[in-house]
Amino acid sequence: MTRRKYVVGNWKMNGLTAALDEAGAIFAAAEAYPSVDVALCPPFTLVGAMAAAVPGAAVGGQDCHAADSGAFTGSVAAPMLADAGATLVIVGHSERREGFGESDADVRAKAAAALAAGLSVILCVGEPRAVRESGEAIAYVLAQIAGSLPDDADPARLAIAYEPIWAIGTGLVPTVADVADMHGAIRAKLAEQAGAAAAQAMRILYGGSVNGDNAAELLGTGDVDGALVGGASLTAGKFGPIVAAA
Ligand code: G2H
Repeated sequence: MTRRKYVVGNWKMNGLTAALDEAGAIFAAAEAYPSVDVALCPPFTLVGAMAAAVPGAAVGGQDCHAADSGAFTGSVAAPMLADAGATLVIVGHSERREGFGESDADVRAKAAAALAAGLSVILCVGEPRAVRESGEAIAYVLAQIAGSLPDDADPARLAIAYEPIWAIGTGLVPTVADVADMHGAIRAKLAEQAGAAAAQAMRILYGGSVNGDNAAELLGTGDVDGALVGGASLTAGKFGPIVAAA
């Protein structure tokens, strides 16, 4: 099965209204590569404005609550994201798992809520440095998948992002062989949990210090269907070459 390449920018806590022009430039540049799906996930404050400013563009949130509404000060529900014009959401990013104590069960509930709201989901997994050094990275990540993959997810609307925590924002990147091993193991785990056809349809992205120099090699690796990009997604000048590489 041919899976379309998918390149997603995660702006994290970056971007004021003035950055909407850059988002426009990013999506305009991406039009030169119609075989690649491109999305941007700005902070909540820019989701509605970006979706309105770039009609038809895939704009997403970086998190959502598992409940649709309620007394959850500071949180944003999946139907609210959809209402603002988002078509996707990232769940389970390590900066949420580690910084906000999110468990696999929390991530699973958020993913299920997002799918129910009609959003596509990018479900993040990835091991800390100590786990990589202990040789247990694959077992650790597969346990995260077991705990956080929702049942009966539409494979067209659920992608996994493998982001080794020690590679995020550090400039460090695993070897291509390690990425291929991990992505192959994730694909096999998805087949076990969701069935062979779903596993073949689901996209598995790599994330962690992806840039214009390393994107072609990473994206050419077996079972790598795209990239989740942080720092290099903030400008068309840095993001464009990654889309081109895909
Ligand atoms: C990993 C990635 C985007 P960066 O968090 O999710 O960030 O590309 O800056 O390592």
